[in-house]
Amino acid sequence: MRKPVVLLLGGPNSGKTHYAGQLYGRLQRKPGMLKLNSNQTTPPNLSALGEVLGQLENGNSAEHTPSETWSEITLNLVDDQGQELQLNWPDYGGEQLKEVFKNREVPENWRNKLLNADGWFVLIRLSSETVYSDAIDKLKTGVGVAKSSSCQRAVNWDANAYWIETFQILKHVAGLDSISSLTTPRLAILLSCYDELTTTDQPPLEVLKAKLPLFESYLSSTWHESAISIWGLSSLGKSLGSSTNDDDFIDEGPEYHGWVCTPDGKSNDGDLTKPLAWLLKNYDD
Ligand SMILES: Nc1nc2c(ncn2[C@@H]2O[C@H](COP(=O)(O)OP(=O)(O)OP(=O)(O)O)[C@@H](O)[C@H]2O)c(=O)[nH]1
Ligand SMILES: [Mg+2]
Repeated sequence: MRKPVVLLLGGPNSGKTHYAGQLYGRLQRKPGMLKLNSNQTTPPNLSALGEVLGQLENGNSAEHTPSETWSEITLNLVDDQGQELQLNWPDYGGEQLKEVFKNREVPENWRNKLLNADGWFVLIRLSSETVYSDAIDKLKTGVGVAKSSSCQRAVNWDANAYWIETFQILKHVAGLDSISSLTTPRLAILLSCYDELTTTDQPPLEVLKAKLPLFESYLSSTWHESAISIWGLSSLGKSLGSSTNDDDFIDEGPEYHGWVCTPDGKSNDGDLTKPLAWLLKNYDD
């Protein structure tokens, strides 16, 4: 059976846990391109995802994942071509990714994933990314540049620089330096909590380009075009709090909420497995 390795990347609060919970609910109750494999028994270690789904069934959001947590659940899947896949889906506290950037150090369990990854699944919540869009203007005009010797530094990095640098560190550890690597793993960029953004029918690529132009241009110049795909992801379809008790979720079930915006930008599609199915397509062991 195929056992693809997926590298999940997403900072704190980017939506990793809610996507995993909703994915699990979809697989069980409203399957799409990926389905649970009925020829295989359901693995026993699914309680963490069951808890997330339980919270959503009560119309509430799930907890933040403690920063040191690293867990993996095994999903026995079958794709729309009938191919059987055994996927280990990880979840972890998103601070770990920030630590990689801050310390320029990649922990051992990440290193193994990076070296073996068949696909990278990256969650970026644009609404909470910091960008200094007026930085260049300020440099040109001198407006806002400190005149005294006490030069103030911004607390957060610009998200363009943050993501490029993070990718460079990870690519280096994965042995994907631009000259030596002829192929790159498939890369799915998921613009998470997409319902928070005001978008028209633009493709998600354009939405990424508008907010993080430098990062988008880095991606398009360093990743093979056919190996990259950019999606909008709204796992919940709306925002939920820890005690919202949302009636729609309670009455209809979480599996009727949440959607993806496909790379063509035209549809709000309820099949949350689609970006994952794209990532795992043509995978050969
Ligand atoms: N509006 C909206 N909010 C969402 C959506 N998905 C998740 N959220 C909210 O975003 C917050 C973070 O989601 P999580 O799934 O916990 O994020 P995470 O990446 O697991 O975060 P860490 O555990 O800190 O690494 C929670 O408050 C969720 O309720 C969505 O599709 N839309
Ligand atoms: Mg989490």
